[in-house]
Parts: sequence; structure tokens; C-alpha cells
Amino acid sequence: MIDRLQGQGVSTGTTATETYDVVVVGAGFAGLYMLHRLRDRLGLSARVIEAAPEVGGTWYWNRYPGARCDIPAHHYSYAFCPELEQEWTWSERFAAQPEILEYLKHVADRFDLRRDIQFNTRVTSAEFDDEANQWVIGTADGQMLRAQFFVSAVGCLAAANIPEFEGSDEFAGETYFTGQWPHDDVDFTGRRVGVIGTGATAIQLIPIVAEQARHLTVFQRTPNYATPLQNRPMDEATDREIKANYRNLRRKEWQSLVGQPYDHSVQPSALAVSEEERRQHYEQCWQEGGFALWVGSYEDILFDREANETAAEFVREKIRERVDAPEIAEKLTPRDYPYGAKRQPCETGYYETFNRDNVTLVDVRETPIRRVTPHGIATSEREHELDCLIYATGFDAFTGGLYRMNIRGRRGLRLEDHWQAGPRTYLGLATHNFPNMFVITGPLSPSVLFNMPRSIEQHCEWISGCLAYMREHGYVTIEANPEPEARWIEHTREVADQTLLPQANSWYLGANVPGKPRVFMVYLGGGAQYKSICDEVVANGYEGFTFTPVAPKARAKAG
Ligand code: NA7
Repeated sequence: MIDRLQGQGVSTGTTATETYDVVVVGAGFAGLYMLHRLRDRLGLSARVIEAAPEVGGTWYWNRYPGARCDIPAHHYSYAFCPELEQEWTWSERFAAQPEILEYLKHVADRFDLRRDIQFNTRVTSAEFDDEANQWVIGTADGQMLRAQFFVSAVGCLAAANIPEFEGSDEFAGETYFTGQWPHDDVDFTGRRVGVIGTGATAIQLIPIVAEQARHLTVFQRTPNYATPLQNRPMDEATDREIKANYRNLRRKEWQSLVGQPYDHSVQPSALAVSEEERRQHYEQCWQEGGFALWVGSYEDILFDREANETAAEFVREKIRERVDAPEIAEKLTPRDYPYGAKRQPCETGYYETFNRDNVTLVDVRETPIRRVTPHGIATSEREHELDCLIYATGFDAFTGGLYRMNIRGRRGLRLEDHWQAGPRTYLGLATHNFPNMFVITGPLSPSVLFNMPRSIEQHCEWISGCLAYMREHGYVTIEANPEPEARWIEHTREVADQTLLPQANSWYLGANVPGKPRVFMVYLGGGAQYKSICDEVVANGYEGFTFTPVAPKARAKAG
């Protein structure tokens, strides 16, 4: 129990199993802050289990060429510690992967977090013990841990989506996966490289690989509406101004739809202005870069198909302007889903890459991939010879990373079975039948459609507040009730259906993974509204959850 198991590795007496108040899985943005809150603010014993040999989470694994965050660095950073904000200086407007990883290493050292993180350890099972009201967590190397609480900090994009092409094992060249990129530099000079995928990852990677490779073949299934990132070095004056205004900026983050504010105003309707005015505003957003066109132009472009079409057509025109060959421009032009309904990719020189002599675009809708051969990829039209093949095919998002841990709740219920028709969560934080389990940025929370560090901090603070409350009241378990869970699922669906986002085959919906239930897995009501709902749940005594008190026998023993 929280008030009796202070200190790490308390022996249960009969086995060598280590027991903690909380076991957290993952040492990325979420796991690091969760550990800090639990250990340093609440004084609990907490153990973080991390598969990688280093902190960083997604920013440890995704180290492919061009990997970069497309939210400005000073927004995509922790807000909980003003001193940390002041002492860290970002070198670019949008930070590249190595710099974000350095930042997270700095955070781990600054808050002395490493001593409670067990690296190189993969969690392979997590089961709720109904008798003991504890989670029993197993690792790939045969270790068993017990904890009153089990917190997933594995994030939304922890499990790769690797399509099963016939013959993929027979490929004689080198195979790379963007989410498991080697640590040594990969040099594509003189090589014939193939990239499968044209999502946000591939769009970052393709221009860089094209500059090195002898030849690059891009296998595209769905063209994307990519808009310019407009990255630049951070200048001293901007850095000073940001550092002087951090509190104000953080407030503004919460007021904006996706957790990052814009210098210009977001106007209500793309249809309420003249074409000329609209074009000017789109151009201003295009020049500002990042997500400005997507969520910083007109409020109705993600809600109204006609308004959306004005932005879609603006991007299509830009593609036509930038790609020399009209037939290639046409292949790169999305036409059958709304602008911004798939994850908005940000680009630097992406479209111009297709003007290069050493780059070929293969539309696999026209000429499907038949198989991987020892020498390359055979489509319905011909074989493309390759020395290297890069899979930029994304993730089994939201649920893949959780299912991989083989989580079982009450009476051995598998999470996958409980979520057979799609994830069932209350607030994206907890799920019925899985007491004392929390999922940071879990399915049906704002997660990836809000600024992730803000989503993460809000969840970590909510969870640690809940654990403090339980300690204060002597509660042993907390469990989401089925009715509010069902209502939350319905509410999330209703909110998503008011937008155009469910109209595209995106990973938000699970559409990229064959056989996955088609359910929109992100709460789209905005971070501020979501946070106020979570706060209200707390104000109403954790409405929608059931607590169980310490059993009388245990209470007597503890006394
Ligand atoms: P995405 O956005 O899921 O992109 C994956 C790409 O791979 C996308 O173009 C897919 O086409 C393509 N893909 C997937 N499976 C296949 C098969 N079987 N054949 C051909 N092409 C395929 O993943 P990313 O890694 O780019 O981005 C994920 C997030 O990571 C990103 O949004 C950031 O938040 C960080 P499709 O569009 O499904 O037709």
C-alpha cells in the first residue's frame, strides 16, 4: 500500500520479487516526468522500466536522417520547472532529434532520475493480482516486479507498423526501419535506395537521402498535403524574448487548439472572406511554417468540407508550382481526402526532390507492390533494383505499444479482448477492469493532436494528484466505472465526427494496420476543454471512478 511501501525493492518475504508503489514503463518525456512527480513530489517508491539503454523514448529510437520535431522547440519542452526553461537553450526554431535527446538526457541528470530507471529491460507481461491488489510485472529477462500501480508511459507510437510483403526476408541488400535506425551513420552514397511510405517521417527523410543516394525510388501509396516547416537557427534576441515570456507562452499554449499559439490570429471562417484575402492569409501561414496553415489559419477548415477545399486547393497549387513535371506533380497531389485529416507533414525541400534526375516516384496504387525480391521491389509493372530498402511505414499507433506488454486486468482479462472493438478508456487515462493502471496520453485523450509535452504533463499531474488523494483517504484501488467509460467513448466519437478527420484513412483511426478496428483514437475537443473535464472529475471526488478502501485486516496490520 502507498503508505507502507516506502523505499525501493521491498522484499515480499517469500520471493525475490521487488515491490514498488509504482512501476512506470518507458523513459521518454512521459516516464521521466512521471518518475519525478512520484518520487520527488510524493515520496513514493517508483521504478521505471525502459527497453532502450538510454532515456528519450521516441526520441531515442527515431534517429533517421532528418528526424525533427515540427512543433517549435520552446513549446515542445517541459513547462513544470521555470529554472529548466531558463537554463536550456535551443539552437533551432524546430529541434532536431539529437538535440531533443540531449535535452531529455539533461533532464534525467538534472533531476537525478537515472538511479530509478532500469534500462535494457523490456516489459513482456503485466497482470493484476486480484488477491493482493497489486500488479505483477514480468520482463524479457525473467524478472518479476510487484507494484500497487502500473503506469504506461510507452507513448502513442511505440510499436512499428511493418507491412508483410512477400519475399521481404529474401532481400539481399540492407533493410532499415525509420523507428529502429542504426546508431552509426548510414551512408547511402553510391547506393540505390528505396523508401516505402510518404508520411511525416518519409517526408523528412526523402530529401536528405536523395542528396546522398545514387538513385532513390519512393513508393507512395497515398500522397500527402505537406507544408513547409520554415526552420531556422534560433537567434539570441528571440531566445531572450521567449525566456522572458515563458509563463505567458505556456498560458497561450493551453488556449490554442493543438497546444501551440501563433503570432497571427486564427480567423473563424475561410468562407467568410474574399478569395484574395483568404489567399493572403494562407500565404502568411505558409510562410510562418509548422502547423500554421493546418490549425492556425481558419477555424472551419477542419470542420467544413467547402472551407477545407480552399486550403486543400492552395496546397495543390503549391505542389504544381514546385514540381516541374506535371504528371509527377499530379501523382504527388492528394485529391480523395480532406486537407489536414491525416497527420499534417512538414517539409523542407520535399517537393523539389522530385525534380532531381536521381529520384523516381512509384505510385503503388497504380502499380501495386507484388513482392520484395532479392534485388529490390517488384511492382505489377516492373522490378525496381535496390541496394537498400527503408520502411517508413509508421506505427501501430496507440494500442500496439500497450498490447505488446500483454496486459491482463481483473480475472486475467486481456486488454486486447476488452478493447476488441476499439480502445475503451475513461478520459484516455484508465480502463474498467484494469484497476490501478494509468495510461499517459492513452487512447481517447488529446495526445498526439495536442502538444505532447503539455498532454504528458497534464496526465502526470492528474495521476500524481490521484495517488496523493488515495493516500490521504487510505484507498487501495481505483477503477474506472463502465458507464462513464462508455459515455466517454461515445463523446470522443461524437466530437471527432463533427470534424473532417475521420474522413481519411489515417493512423488516428487505425486505418493503416490491416484488421485494426476503425475507431478515432484521439479526443478532439482541444486540450483546454479536456483539462477542464479532468479537473471537474477531480473536483467531484473523482467522479466516474470507484475506490476501494484498505481491507480491515490489512488496516489492522498496518496499524
Ligand atoms: P505514417 O504517417 O503512418 O506514414 C506511413 C507511410 O507508409 C504512409 O505513407 C503509408 O501509406 C505508407 N504505408 C504503410 N503501409 C504501407 C504498405 N503496405 N504499402 C505501401 N505504403 C504503406 O507514419 P510516419 O512514421 O510517417 O508518421 C507517424 C508519426 O510519427 C508522425 O505523424 C509524427 O507524429 C511522428 P498510407 O498513407 O497509409 O496509404
